[in-house]
Amino acid sequence: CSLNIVITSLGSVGLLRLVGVSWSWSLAAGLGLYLGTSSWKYFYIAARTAKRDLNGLYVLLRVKLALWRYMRNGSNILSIFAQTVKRHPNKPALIYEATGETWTFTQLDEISNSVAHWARSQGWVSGDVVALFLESRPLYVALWLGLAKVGVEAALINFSLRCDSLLHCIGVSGSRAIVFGAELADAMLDINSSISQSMVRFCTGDLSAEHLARLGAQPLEPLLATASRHPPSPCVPHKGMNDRLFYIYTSGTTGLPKAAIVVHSRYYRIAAFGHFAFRMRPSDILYDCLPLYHSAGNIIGVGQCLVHGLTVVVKRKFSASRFWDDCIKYNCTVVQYIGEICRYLLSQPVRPSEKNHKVRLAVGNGLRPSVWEAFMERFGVTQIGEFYGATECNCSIANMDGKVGACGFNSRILPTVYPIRLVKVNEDTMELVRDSRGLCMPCRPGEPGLLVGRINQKDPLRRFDGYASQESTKKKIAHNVFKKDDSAYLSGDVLVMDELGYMYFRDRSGDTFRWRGENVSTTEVEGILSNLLHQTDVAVYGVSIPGVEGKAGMAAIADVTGSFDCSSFLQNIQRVLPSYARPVFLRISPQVDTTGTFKIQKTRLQKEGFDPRLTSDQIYFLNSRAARYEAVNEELFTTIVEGRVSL
Ligand SMILES: *C1O[C@H](CO)[C@@H](O)[C@H](O)[C@H]1NC(C)=O
Ligand SMILES: *[C@@H]1O[C@H](CO)[C@@H](O)[C@H](O)[C@H]1NC(C)=O
Ligand SMILES: *[C@@H]1O[C@H](CO)[C@@H](O)[C@H](O)[C@H]1NC(C)=O
Ligand SMILES: *[C@@H]1O[C@H](CO)[C@@H](O)[C@H](O)[C@H]1NC(C)=O
Ligand SMILES: *[C@@H]1O[C@H](CO)[C@@H](O)[C@H](O)[C@H]1NC(C)=O
Ligand SMILES: *[C@@H]1O[C@H](CO)[C@@H](O)[C@H](O)[C@H]1NC(C)=O
Repeated sequence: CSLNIVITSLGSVGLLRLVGVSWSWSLAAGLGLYLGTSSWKYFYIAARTAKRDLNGLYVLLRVKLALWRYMRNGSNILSIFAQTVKRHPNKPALIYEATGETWTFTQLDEISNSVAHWARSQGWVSGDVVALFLESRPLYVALWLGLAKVGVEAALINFSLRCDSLLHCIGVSGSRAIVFGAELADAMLDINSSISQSMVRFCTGDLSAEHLARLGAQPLEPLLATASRHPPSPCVPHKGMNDRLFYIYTSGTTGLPKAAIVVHSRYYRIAAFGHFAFRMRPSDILYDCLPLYHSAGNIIGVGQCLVHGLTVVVKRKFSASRFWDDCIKYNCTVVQYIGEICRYLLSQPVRPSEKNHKVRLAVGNGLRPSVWEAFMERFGVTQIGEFYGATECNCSIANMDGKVGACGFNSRILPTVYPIRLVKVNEDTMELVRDSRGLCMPCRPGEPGLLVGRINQKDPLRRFDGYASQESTKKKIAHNVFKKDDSAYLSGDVLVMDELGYMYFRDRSGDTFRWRGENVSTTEVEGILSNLLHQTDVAVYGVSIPGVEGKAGMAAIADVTGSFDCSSFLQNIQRVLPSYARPVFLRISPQVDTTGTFKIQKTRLQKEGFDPRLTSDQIYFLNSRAARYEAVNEELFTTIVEGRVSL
C-alpha cells in the first residue's frame, strides 16, 4: 500500500524523468530475460523475489522522491536538521555514554551555532577546510555541523593515525586549522614541528596550560562559551545539496588514506537509505559505538539523529564487555556493528544482560555468515541490517530481508532499475575482462565479479563526487563498461550473486584449504615460512592430488642465491608448523618477482601444480616415511598421481 502512495505521487513530470530512464530500460531487460530463458525459471525467480524487489523499489523511490523535493526547494542538511529541531526541540538528540550527558535537539542546534560564530570570528569563509582530530563525543557532531553552517568544511581525521599517516591526512585536506582532543595531545606533539606554523590549533578537553603552550594551541571551550548561540546570519553563498559538507578518509587497499568528498545529498542519501531499508522508527534509540570520523558512525548512525530525529547514544570507544549493559542503560533498540564487533561480542563470557536488552535491529557490514545466526540467537537480536557500500561509492547495496550471509541484492527481474553490475575481472590483477567490442562482460549467477556502478552526474543518487585528489578519482573510474562511452565506478570488491540476485562477498576459499580434516591458512603459513627464510618471497596454496580428499599444501619459494637447503628447511618447519600445515610440495624458483606479484600469481602456480613438465623450477615432494624432500621427476609425478605413494 505504501508503494501505491509513491506511485500515485509520481505525477510530477520531473520525478518521472528521474526514474523513467531506468524504467524503460528495465522493462526491456525484464522482457529480454523472459524471452531469453525458459519461462518457468523466470516465473520461479519472479515469485521468489517479487516482494523483496518491490520493497527495494519502494525504498529507492522514497529516497529519490524526498531527495528530489529537497533539491527543488534548495534544502540542504542544515535546513533538514532545522526542521528536525522544530519537530521536537526538547527530545534528547545525542547522549554521551562516557558521562551520561544529554543534549536535546535545541541544545545541539545552539552549540553548533556557537561553533559557527567562533568559526566566523576566526575569519574562515565558505570553502575553507578545518581538520577535526578527536575521539567520538557529541561535540564532534556540533563541530562539523557548526562549521557547515558557515560553509566551512571539516576534514574528519581517523583518531588512530599517528606520525606520517596523520601528517598525510592533514596535508591532503588543505586545512587552515585543526581542532584536536586533549586525549590526542601526544599524537599532536609528535607532528608538532612538521605541520605548518600557520595552521591554527585548538584543543578541546582538559589540557594543562603548559601542554597547550608546547603545542601552540588555544583551548576551545572558553571560545565557544562566549560565542553567540543564535543562528549565524545566512551564509553566502548558499550551499545546496550538491555542495560539499565534509571529507571522510577511506583506507584504500593500497597506499595512504584518500579524502573522499561528502556532499549534502550523499549524507542525506546514506542516512535515508539506512533508515528506510531497515525500517527504523522515529522512537528508536540508536547505539553508535563506531568512530565518528567514518561514514558508518557519522552518517548511518548520527544521520538518524540529524535527519530523522532519532536519539543517538555516542560511545567514546567500542567496549565488548560494556556493550549490552550500555544498551540496557539507555534503552537502545538499534545497534551498529562492523564484523569484528560481532566476533568480539560472541567471544565474551555469557552475561545475563546480553538478553535483557530491547535491541531489535543490528545495522552494519562485514558480519560473517559463520557467526550470523549464532549472533542473532545468542543475543536475541531479531533483525540484521547488513549492507555494503563505501563512503564515496555509488554502488551501495543492502540486505533488506535478512537473507543470511548476503550483503545485499539486485533484482533479477528488473536488473537495470539499479544500475550496478558484477563484471568479469582477472582476480590476480583486478583488471576488467572485456569482450570483442571492448565492453565489460556481466557475470552469470555463481560467477565471481567486480561490483561496478554506472555513473550519471545528473542524478544525485548516481553521482560520484570523487576524492579531494584528481589522481585518485581517475583510478576509480572505468569507461565503456555497460555500453560505449559510459563511465562506471569500480568498487574494488569481488562479489558473487546467486540465482535469486542475493549478493555475497566472495568466499575467500583461496585463503584457506583443507588437508587431513584441518583448515590451513595460506597467509599464516606464508608468514611463518617467510620468517624462516629471512623474509624471502613465499606463496602458499593448495593443490589437488587425484583420489585424495582435500588439498595438499604447496609452497613456492624464491631462491635467487641458489642456497636453499631442503633438509634444514624440513628441520625448521618441523619445529614451527603442525604436521598438517607443512608443505607437501615445494617449488623453488630462481627468480624473485621484483614487481611483487609473486603472491598474486598464485592462480597460475596452483594450476601448474606439482607437474614437473609444466615448469623449469625444481619441485620437491615430502616423503613423510623417509622424512625428507625428494625431487619430483616425471616418474615420481606419475607415482603420486596414480596413488602409489603414501602421503
Ligand atoms: C556511481 O557513481 C557514478 C558517478 O557519478 C554514477 O554515474 C553511477 O550512476 C553511480 N552508480 C550507482 C549505482 O549509484
Ligand atoms: C522543502 O521540501 C521539503 C520536502 O518536501 C519540505 O519538508 C520543506 O519544508 C521544504 N522547505 C522549504 C524551505 O520550502
Ligand atoms: C584508522 O586508522 C587505524 C590505524 O592506522 C586503522 O587500523 C583503521 O583501519 C583506520 N580506520 C578507518 C576506518 O580507516
Ligand atoms: C609546536 O608548534 C608551535 C607552532 O608552530 C610552536 O609555537 C611550538 O613551540 C612548538 N612546540 C614544540 C615543542 O616544538
Ligand atoms: C528506559 O525505559 C524505562 C521504562 O520504559 C524508563 O523508566 C527509563 O527512564 C528509560 N531510561 C532512559 C535512560 O531513558
Ligand atoms: C574449517 O573450516 C570449515 C569451514 O569454514 C569449518 O566448518 C570447520 O569447522 C573448520 N575446521 C576446523 C578444524 O577448524
